[in-house]
Amino acid sequence: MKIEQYKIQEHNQAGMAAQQRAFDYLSGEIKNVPEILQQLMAFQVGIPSWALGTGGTRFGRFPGGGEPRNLEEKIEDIGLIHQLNQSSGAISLHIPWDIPSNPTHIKTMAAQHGLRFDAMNSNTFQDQPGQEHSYKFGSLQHVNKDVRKQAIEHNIEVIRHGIELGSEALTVWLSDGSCFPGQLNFRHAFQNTLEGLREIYAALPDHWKIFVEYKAAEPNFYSTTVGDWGQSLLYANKLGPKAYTLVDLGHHLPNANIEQIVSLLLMEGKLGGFHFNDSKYGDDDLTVGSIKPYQLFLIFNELVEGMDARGMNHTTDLGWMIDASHNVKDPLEDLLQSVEAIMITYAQALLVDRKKLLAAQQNNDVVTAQEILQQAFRTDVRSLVAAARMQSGGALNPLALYRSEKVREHLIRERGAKTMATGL
Ligand SMILES: [Mn+2]
Repeated sequence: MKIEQYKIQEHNQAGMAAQQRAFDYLSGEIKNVPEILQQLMAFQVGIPSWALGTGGTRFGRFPGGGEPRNLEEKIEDIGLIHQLNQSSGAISLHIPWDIPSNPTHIKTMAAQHGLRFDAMNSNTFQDQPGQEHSYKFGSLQHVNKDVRKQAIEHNIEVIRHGIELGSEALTVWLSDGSCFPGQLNFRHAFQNTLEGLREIYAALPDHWKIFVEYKAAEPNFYSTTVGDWGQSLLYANKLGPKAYTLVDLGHHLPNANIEQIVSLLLMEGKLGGFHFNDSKYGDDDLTVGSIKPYQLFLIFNELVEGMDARGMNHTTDLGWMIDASHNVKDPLEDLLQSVEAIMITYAQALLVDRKKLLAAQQNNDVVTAQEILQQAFRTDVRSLVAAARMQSGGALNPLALYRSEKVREHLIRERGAKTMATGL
């Protein structure tokens, strides 16, 4: 479904007076407004193909109706999100959940919606029908060479699909690990995994990157073979210049200082990609910014500082993707909220007075340093984000327009109330 462009115009016109008042006030308070607007307009967040259906838990799933039935409909849904917010111009595919049977058609269709293909994701954490060997005891770490070979070949197949779509990165998240002490020889598991990753790395085209995603626990609960950023960095360093660490916000032990992790990974030139979500207890995959918005701001603050220190392009030099999925919201509304939270936080991070912050740090002026960060965090930048969005052709309030246009009702009429998107 697409919303008629004139409807977006009407919606924007209706809210313009209030928006302009807020924007004029903010413009008087902050510096570099035109530059920040340009940065916000350029910034794009990849939407995962698995987040368009209602997520399940291990206890149940309650589909909300109108879920996309195939990859084409998933692209339509992301196209709609992008049409509304102009900040979701990329799609991240999970194979085999979304194998493009006709890649030329899929690529053209995505381009028509203004979407490109962000990192491809492989899946060796589930067994697929007809698969010869089981991943019950791991994939790349497995004690049996045939299982490892199957996992390597799957990843190479994912790269092939990605090449056809114009993607330039592979994200490898392994559920490999162990549930009980003694189950695994840690060193053998690491070495097998490294050997497998090396074969996958060798199959990457020259301009491609491989992202090694880590996760502290789940589904294995005693050890994870790529369990933290140190292990991921170890693999990435051993693999070579095309290998990077991917940080998923939900994949840390409680209270981990994620902003420090991203700062040091950036310093090493080894931060490649980012998975946004939020959590209270574990890998909860909740809406970005819904639980710990200040932590998200502190992370973005380090991202901006670290990227600027290396002269990196904020938009293109890291893979920005959402990785969230849950079972009580309309998935499209949730994604609109998540992208909005990211844009707001990015804008706030751009407001930080870096010269003053550095001076405060040099003077051990702890109080001023905190004031500088919180000054930016407490600035209401919503009118700035909305102005950037409208300048790109998007809606003043994407969520409000989504609701007033009754998009979900339309999708249920078109696709049915009982559809279920592929994914978890
Ligand atoms: Mn992830």
